[in-house]
Amino acid sequence: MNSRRKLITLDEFTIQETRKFPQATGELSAILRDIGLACKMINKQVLKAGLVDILGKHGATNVQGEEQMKLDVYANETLIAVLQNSSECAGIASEENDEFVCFEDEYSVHSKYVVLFDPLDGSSNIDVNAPIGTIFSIYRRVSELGKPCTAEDFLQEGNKLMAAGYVIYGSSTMMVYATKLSVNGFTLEPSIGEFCLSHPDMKCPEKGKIYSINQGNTSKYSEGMKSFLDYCMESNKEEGRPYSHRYIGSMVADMHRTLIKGGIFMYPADKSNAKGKLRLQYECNPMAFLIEAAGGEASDGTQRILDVQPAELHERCPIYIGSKNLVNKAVAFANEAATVA
Ligand code: AHM
Ligand code: MG
Repeated sequence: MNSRRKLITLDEFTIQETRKFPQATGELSAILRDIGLACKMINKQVLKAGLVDILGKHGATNVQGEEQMKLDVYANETLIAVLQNSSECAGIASEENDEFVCFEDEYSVHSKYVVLFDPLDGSSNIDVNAPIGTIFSIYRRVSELGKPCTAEDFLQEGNKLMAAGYVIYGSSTMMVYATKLSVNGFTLEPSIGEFCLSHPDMKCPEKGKIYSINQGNTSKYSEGMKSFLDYCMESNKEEGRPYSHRYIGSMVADMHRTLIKGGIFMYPADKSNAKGKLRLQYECNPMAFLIEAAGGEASDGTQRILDVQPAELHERCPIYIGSKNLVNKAVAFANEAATVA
């Protein structure tokens, strides 16, 4: 008897999930399949990044006299082209584009969904062969079907998300995506070119012992943030402190570890950046949706990230995200210091 678990591809999985909802049309599964396809194309280019000295640097001119596309530009254009071709998506907004893009062909205008993405997050890590990723969010549009999508479709609170996730281009390539029901991880099997279910029903450990932040910015942090970092570094045998510090500087990689091992990832506001660095719609909301679906928490320091009403497409948002114990502690430290001050 073969005791091995049956191999389930991303496509098979999303179709099985769709069957749980008799009214579902399969459009959401189709979009996830399209994002998977685009990310496999991006992955292929990412894998060649170390060969730039041999094949020609991105942004430079190759031997045929053609300009080599930069990886983040390639990732952006690939996602847009695949989503536009499929007609399952009414429009996109990307961290790389100033404005959202409507797909106005006769099929796309009838689509219920819009997609937001950061095509290649952490791209400064490419040079050092550290993991990078694509982050995506899928919303049901609020504008009238049959007409082009509007800005309101892209300015919805994170609590309206239908699905969100990321693809990590790491020691293996994985897609992790969440719906309100669950979070599931799929590892790319290179020999068949399919994402296969490898991490079903992922949960973020309730208690974590790893804190992740750019600690080099400490002098610019609030007093509350500084006290929280002191707390993480203090010894306490019962609580297993000092906690370990891990920071890759690539949100997808830091979040992937936080999801699996627990802990907290933070990009707080500081003296020079009143809203931190990371983008609400492209980075914070999708990760907050995913971590909450996995049992964790995500706050901007004063409220749940998913309840922040976006005012503009590229706005930034401070973030404290991960295991419940550490997110609550970090927020408590931040608020306590604010009350004292
Ligand atoms: P990017 O969108 O320009 O790639 O920047 C986002 C990245 C995140 O992946 C990461 O968490 C953060 O920037 C790191 O910033 P810093 O170098 O300031 O610590
Ligand atoms: Mg980014």
